[in-house]
Amino acid sequence: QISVRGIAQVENVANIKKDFNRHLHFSLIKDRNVATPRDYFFALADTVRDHLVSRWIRTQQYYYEHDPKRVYYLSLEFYMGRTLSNTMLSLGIQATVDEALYQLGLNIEELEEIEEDAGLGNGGLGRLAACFLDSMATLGIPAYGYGLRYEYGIFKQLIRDGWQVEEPDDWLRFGNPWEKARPEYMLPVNFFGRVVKDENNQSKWIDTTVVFAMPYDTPIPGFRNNIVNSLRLWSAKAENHFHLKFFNDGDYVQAVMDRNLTENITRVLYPNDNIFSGKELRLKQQYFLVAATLQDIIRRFKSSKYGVREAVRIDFDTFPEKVAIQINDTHPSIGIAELMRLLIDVEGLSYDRAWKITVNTFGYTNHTLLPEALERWPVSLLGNMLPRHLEIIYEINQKFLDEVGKKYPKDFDRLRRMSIVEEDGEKRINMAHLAIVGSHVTNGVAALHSRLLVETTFKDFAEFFPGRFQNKTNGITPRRWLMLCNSPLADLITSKIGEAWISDLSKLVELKKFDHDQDFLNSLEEIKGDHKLRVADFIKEEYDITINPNSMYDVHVKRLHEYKRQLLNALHVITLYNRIKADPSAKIVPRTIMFGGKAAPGYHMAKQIIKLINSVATVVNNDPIVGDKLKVVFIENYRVSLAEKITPAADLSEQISTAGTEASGTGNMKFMLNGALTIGTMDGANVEMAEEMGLDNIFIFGMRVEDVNELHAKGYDPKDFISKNKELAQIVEQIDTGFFTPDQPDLLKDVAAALHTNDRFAVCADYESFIKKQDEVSQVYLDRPKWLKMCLHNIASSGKFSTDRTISDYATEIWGITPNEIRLQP
Ligand code: DL6
Repeated sequence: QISVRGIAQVENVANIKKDFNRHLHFSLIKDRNVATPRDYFFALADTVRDHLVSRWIRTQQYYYEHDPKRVYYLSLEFYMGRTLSNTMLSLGIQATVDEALYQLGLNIEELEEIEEDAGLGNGGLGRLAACFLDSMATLGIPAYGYGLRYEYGIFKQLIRDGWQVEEPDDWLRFGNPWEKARPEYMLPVNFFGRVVKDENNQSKWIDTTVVFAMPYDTPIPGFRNNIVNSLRLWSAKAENHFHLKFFNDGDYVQAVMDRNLTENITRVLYPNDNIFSGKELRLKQQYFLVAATLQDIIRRFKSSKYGVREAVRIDFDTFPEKVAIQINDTHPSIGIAELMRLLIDVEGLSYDRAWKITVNTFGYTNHTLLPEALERWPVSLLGNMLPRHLEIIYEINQKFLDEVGKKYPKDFDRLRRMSIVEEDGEKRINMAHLAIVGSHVTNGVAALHSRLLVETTFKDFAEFFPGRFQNKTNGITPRRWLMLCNSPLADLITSKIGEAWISDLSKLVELKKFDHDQDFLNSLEEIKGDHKLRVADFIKEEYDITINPNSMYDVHVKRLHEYKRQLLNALHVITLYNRIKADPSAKIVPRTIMFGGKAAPGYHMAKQIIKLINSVATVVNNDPIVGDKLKVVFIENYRVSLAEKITPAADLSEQISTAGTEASGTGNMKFMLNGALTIGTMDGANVEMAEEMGLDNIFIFGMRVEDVNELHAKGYDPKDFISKNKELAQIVEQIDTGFFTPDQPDLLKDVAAALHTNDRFAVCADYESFIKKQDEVSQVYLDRPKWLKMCLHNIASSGKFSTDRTISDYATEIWGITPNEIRLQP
């Protein structure tokens, strides 16, 4: 059978062994008597990294010499996970390394487990950025990721007595073998100060506080194409004469200690997913990223000409022909004002020229419709930290509103709605409005989401800027999310249709012809079964819970958020439990229901829901009448590396957000690609998944967007639904009266109250339809041939959901770049 891990050759194996021993000796300064498993991991990482070095240098030389248009992907989050196995896979050296380590008496899987996740993201938005980097390198797009090197990534989640507890993620403690610091390229970033007018009435930003941005570069290899792009992450460094006054006063020690305060800018990732926190330090982070990045971009733009190192390009009108900047949500949107400032104040361009260049350079991706996630910075805060930027934003707004006013004379309400400066209550800058006005394209991340942006949230803007709004449905990289996490399935697919699918996922459709091939379907089942056994072992080891590997693995993993409706799924668990208790002899399809996901530390209701799930788990898992018909497991500290373990083992994927709330989802795509069936609402990318595979292959339930709107318009009262459904009424009562928390009966009263009084996300309204659909899922699960055929159709229909497709579309339709043009020789 063909193996996607590559083929080991004797000579290469010998070289890897030699390099490994050399690194253990010279880089780790250890011999095998004293080396720890972590030393072996680092020696291995260094060995693998060596294979990237020449390719990395050559790629960057190529870009420098050929001077193609570059893409800059700016994001406050890059949720990279682990790098070792992905690098080996991209280079095609996995089998060789396996063999070398085997010959050295080491277990590669054990070493891979030592690597810390680079958890520089919260969830989908950050992971999408990481998948985009992979696809941009694979498609030979001259791209750079720009972000922040947080010293602490997303917190480590512990579950203690059923509650979430957060611990700091000290991921750099043992060092990071993939990054290279570049102190020689450090850049200054200014904050605070004031604006004065010079003799020519030009604005000058003076008396600022300076912080330095130190770049750290990480290589991003393409899939077996010798291209290695860069991810550049900035770290805050105090300037050397920071707090000079104290130095002069002789308080040297205090002055040195105060450097820490400045360097706090990149200390920690804000742990909010889909929630705007409004903290000053967060705005500092955003500006720090864009200020350093734009200086870097302009430096590269000016000096990119073969053989010349000094700034040779001075004509900024060609800037958009050479530079595309994509902003990942509004988080880097202050960059629009910053580029204007640089072009006007530093480069001396007129406002109008600067504006044209800025708009043609920026593209803005919106990732959410939830009002609480939209960034609206108080004018007082922004004006204090970035006074010149506030001035520029006011000017942008004035000119923009003049244009709107010309098109819609006297329509003052429209002007108020569209203003970048919100005047109701505390004055705020609406960053989404700034981002739309300041870029040439705004896109949503799934067809439904993009439609809703145009029809609801940004309706006025879509009318004013016809043609400015686009859709770019999200994807996932098939390298990490199939080859790496599920090599047996990848090998099986390759044995049937060859390996072209790896860089052209649409090829998977060729699998459809095997839907009557019993051997093939059996192999699918066998592979799933092996993954399920592994996960059962993992759960036994981690939580001492014995699960039935023949039960249906029903998996709900994602950030904890009310709109994602983990609560609805918990209601299903309780329904099953109550049914078993009411009739212990009734036939039931055994399930292991897994939840996993972090709650933002300040999100009370999300934390209550975690506690509810764990309380229900304790009752269910310890009830002898239930036995192995039903088990509930909360997977602690769900993160990229855990997703890689769990995804291939899932039978059922829960994608049950209220219609109109999940912009896209990408977990849904990972499960589909790995042959899990989906139970889901018509929300986000589920809609397109259903379209691709056909409604026969997915379990769709619940209200559509229109139904949800109608429900709320009529005046939704969840009690109407609770009173009509006996099972639901019993459950709400159980939660309310502390059935699952008998020691503290009032503990989860807020959850019950959320159900029967607020229920913002219509959990009660969708309950009946969800339970019915779950019953259908159980019936189909018993019909093995039908289930397996559906799995096959899921895999075969997932071609659209590769980030290779997504990125090709961004490249041609937003950035003006042709993918796959650049080829580098081995
Ligand atoms: O586009 C990536 C990802 C989507 O798949 C999710 O549906 C969406 O919730 C998420 N959005 C955010 C928004 N964050 N903020 N602010 O994380 O983006």
